[in-house]
Amino acid sequence: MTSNKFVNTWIEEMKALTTPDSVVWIDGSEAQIEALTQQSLAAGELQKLNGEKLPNCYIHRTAVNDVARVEHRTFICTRKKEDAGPTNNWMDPAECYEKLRKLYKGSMKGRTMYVIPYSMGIVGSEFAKIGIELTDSIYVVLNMNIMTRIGKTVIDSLGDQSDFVKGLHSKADIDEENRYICHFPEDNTIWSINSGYGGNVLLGKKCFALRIASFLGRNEGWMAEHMLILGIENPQGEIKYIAAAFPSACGKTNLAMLIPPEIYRKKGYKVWCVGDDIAWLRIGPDGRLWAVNPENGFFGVAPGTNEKSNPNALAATKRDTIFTNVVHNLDDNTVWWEGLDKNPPKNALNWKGEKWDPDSGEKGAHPNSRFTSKAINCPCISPEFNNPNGVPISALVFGGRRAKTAPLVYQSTDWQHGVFVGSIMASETTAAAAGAVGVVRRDPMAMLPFCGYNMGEYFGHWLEMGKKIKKLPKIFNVNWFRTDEAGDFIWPGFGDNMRVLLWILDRCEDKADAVRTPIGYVPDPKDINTEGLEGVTEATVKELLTVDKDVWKQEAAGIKEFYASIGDTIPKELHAELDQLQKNLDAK
Ligand code: GTP
Ligand code: SPV
Ligand code: MN
Repeated sequence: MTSNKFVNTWIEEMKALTTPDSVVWIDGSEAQIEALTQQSLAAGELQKLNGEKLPNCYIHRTAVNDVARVEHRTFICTRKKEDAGPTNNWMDPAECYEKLRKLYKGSMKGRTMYVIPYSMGIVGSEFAKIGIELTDSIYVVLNMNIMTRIGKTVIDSLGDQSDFVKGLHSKADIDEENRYICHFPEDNTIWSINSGYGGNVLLGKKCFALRIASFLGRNEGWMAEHMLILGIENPQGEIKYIAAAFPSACGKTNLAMLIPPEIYRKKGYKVWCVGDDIAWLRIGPDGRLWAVNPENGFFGVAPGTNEKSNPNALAATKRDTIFTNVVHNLDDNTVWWEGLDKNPPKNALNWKGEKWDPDSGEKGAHPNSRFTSKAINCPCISPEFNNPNGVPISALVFGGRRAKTAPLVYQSTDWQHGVFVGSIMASETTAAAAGAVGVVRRDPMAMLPFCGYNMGEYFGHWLEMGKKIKKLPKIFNVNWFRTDEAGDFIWPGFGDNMRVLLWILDRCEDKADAVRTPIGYVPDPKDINTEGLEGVTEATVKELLTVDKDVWKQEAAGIKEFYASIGDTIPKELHAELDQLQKNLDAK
């Protein structure tokens, strides 16, 4: 398929290591995808769903031990340990290659190696970067076909260059004990073995577009962030763009596709989705910060997605979708998950493929079950989605799940303080990664599991970017997840989050006032519109905006500890911000 000697030499090496029976290049043609789909169906890896209700949709189940990202088995392999930093698992590259070579040896015997050339970003555009993934999984090929731009046009655009990310994936035996997701940022290389779960094996996503790309971005003067991108169109037809970083399963897909509350729809407001998970941010010729979504589809959390919470995502799943680890409704050959509706199917299989009784009290779908859907099938996909220049960003937003501490929204006082606000993000853990759920952990910029280098230097890179961007976006923090005494969410969330975004945009245009608190600016409660909300009044908003000094003093102590754990790469500017926060909290 190519005469590129860098590509061909590398493939020969990987072939010699993994010894597949055959090698198949993915050209991206419909005919080839269709043939592979048929093969996957015949092998039982996929099952075809009801062609009338869900045309071109399939269901897949992973191994029960393989349902989420495995952070404890994810490594950044830089020559110097300090370059990976204390928040990443580290292995010496030579040692890691040697260890993994033993596992890859003959791992594709009896199987086919698929060669997937893919582009993160519009093929051939200045923002785009190319990867090649070698895999023994058709499921991976079919998902990459939805999530990225693949095929012949990509390999042609690479020409004879050596500038591509080399990804090797083998399911091997799906052996948990020998599962490794390893990144070699200095070699543009990713090796993943013994998993078949999305985030571990769709190498364009977290492995490339965040871990490798964040490393490249630091060296090349741009940023790769775990952010959704959305556009808000006002009744005059002007569109302003926001990028927002929330940890895994904390609401990016939902916010990216939100439907404005009726009062705003009537006035003519619209929301456009540019991306739901990853943003590559660069300084444009006009000195503003511009964002592209390097992906081509959504790998979204299924549970909780419904006609009310996210009708746009639900619509995107109605065709050309691969569902992973959801409930299989055997009566009409469709799918179901917790939070879809109140009618769980009676005749169904759970995510493990076992007969499932909805009254058993056991969940039918895995909490991290997912849909892989094409971006172009989303009704609110932005007309700018395929614009190679991306979109200009007015505001950057951080957020997480905090039951008590963080107010509904607050604004940083300037870029440096905004970087501090991002660096102190914390969130209760979710099912998107293996491990305990609901434990508060620090997750700066939602990048803790995805930063390909030293976290302290990453903060430094944010500060450096701030010096170069001529028209700086304003930086905010939001929290949709405050709970009351009974543990219920106080803020309605979902589409109603628009009410908060509009205050954010007003602040960017100096159209709204704010109240100074020890942690930053919060809205005057009357400036968050509660019209049309049931049970949420100005008083509720006031409560949601309170900043409890005692709770924040504890928080500051936690931040100090976190900074200490990262060590002396934390920029002095951020220590200064922490000192200032402590002073503000101590002031009467
Ligand atoms: P990843 O794909 O893992 O990066 O997740 P994500 O950040 O895109 O999260 P997603 O939008 O899929 O939401 C995850 C969960 O959070 C779902 O169960 C949602 O129902 C829930 N959620 C999203 N937005 C809100 C909100 O505004 N309020 C509340 N209470 N829950 C929300
Ligand atoms: C996340 O966990 O943040 C995801 C899903 O978006 S995964 O692709 O598994 O990383
Ligand atoms: Mn994500």
